[in-house]
Amino acid sequence: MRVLALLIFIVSVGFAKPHILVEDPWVREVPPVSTMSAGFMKIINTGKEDDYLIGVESPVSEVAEIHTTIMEDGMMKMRKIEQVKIPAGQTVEFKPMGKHIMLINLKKPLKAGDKVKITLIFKKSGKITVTAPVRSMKMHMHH
Ligand SMILES: [Cu+2]
Repeated sequence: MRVLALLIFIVSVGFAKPHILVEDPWVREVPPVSTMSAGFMKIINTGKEDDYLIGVESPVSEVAEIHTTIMEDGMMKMRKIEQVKIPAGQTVEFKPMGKHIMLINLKKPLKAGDKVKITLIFKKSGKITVTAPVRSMKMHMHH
């Protein structure tokens, strides 16, 4: 009986394993006067069910929101969105000029090389916390 209980436990833990992977998270370096920055990453759903990003948290800012970028009257504008669908077997990329994690009211300036913890909250997979390095937006080409 004890063996059976153990087996059931292992099987249920196996099913609860998240199928969401987060790759290459990073946060944009901002000038010291800026109170906002943005985080980017790739979210990969390796499972067979769709999942949804429904919230974000970070200790570096008072507020964290999911944003998307839209064109309106020829202007780039950001909009807060409540959730982002991460379809089964697909990758959703958060990148500059696209979807991003908005960090609002930074508690201190973010400099290149700093590390920022971002917690992504998924409807089915729960919370996933990643450590995102702060990077400069300027591209440096080395040859
Ligand atoms: Cu934004």
